[in-house]
Amino acid sequence: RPRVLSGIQPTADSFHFGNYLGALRQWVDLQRDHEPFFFIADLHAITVEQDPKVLRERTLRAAAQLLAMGIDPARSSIFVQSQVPEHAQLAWVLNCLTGFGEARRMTQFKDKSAKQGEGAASVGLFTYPILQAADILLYRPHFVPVGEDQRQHLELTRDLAQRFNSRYKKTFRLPEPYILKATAKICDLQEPTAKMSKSASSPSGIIEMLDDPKVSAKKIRSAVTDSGSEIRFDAEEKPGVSNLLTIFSALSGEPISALEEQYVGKGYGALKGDLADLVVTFVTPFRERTLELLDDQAHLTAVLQQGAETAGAVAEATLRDVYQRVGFVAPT
Ligand code: AQP
Repeated sequence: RPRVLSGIQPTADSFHFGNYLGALRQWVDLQRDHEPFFFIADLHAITVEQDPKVLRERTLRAAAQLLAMGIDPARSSIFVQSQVPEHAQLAWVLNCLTGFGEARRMTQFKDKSAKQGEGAASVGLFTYPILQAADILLYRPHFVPVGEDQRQHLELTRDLAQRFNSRYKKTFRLPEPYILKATAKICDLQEPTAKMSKSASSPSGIIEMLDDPKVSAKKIRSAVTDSGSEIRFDAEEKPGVSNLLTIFSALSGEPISALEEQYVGKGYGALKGDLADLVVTFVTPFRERTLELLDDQAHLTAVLQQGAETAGAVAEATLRDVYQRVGFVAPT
């Protein structure tokens, strides 16, 4: 079975629809015929300041949400990144293979550091993509399911893998991004040309999976739409309607063309009303299940520990090869 690896940061109380439709839904589907490793990226989270108590809570909330959406610990290794120390250890080796200019070209760092102001961004935020390369390469996965915003980081990962392989010895597999075009970029409901994002979106532009379903329905009903009244997918001319159609199609499984037909002669209000109902039907049981899982923290920590053991065995073997090839003396 091909191996897949992906991670998500525990930096919000709830995942949002961009995370879910862009990446997490694929995680669930890929479990069927792949060997998956999924982790909660707490090391990445501290690249910006975090309250320790909140970080701990959000890490467990992330685990509960992953289980509630259908990640099955019997099929997938689900773990917390900081519990597998090889991630940070391999990151150091890869840091030493990365050019400063190469790291500086990463657009996510440029965007995020610009927001924080000159000089305020941490060195950790700068080397974030290199830690991400380590996360991936340790497991030698075939595919990495992510949203479009991660494509550049995946390219860096492949470059570093290739550089290590040619400088030392073939050690890493070159992973392929697994990006589903239709949902690769879910957009902000209020600003439908920008991606839905926990740090950039306004509260009314983002649908959180654990929001009160009534609030989510209201956000859909007040989403920005475009001039005209025709319901048609056209990302250039009609980004607002196109984003709603994308979300509708992803949740209902109906192709966008079928939705376009269904709404001929109907107004934006009808589309938004139906989508709001669909969202409520989807998030209500998800929310209940997550809250139930959060009530049993012993179960959650046990699942995470089991995942860390399975992942740790793979990571340890890869790091041993790396250290040996780099020229470190092995302990006896
Ligand atoms: N709007 C989106 N559309 C499609 N995919 C998305 N992802 C995030 N936003 C969208 C994908 O979600 C996964 C988890 O990414 P993360 O842990 O890095 O989350 P994030 O990037 O911190 O989420 P945000 O909201 O995008 O955070 P900020 O605002 O801090 O940048 C990834 O696979 C990502 O592609």
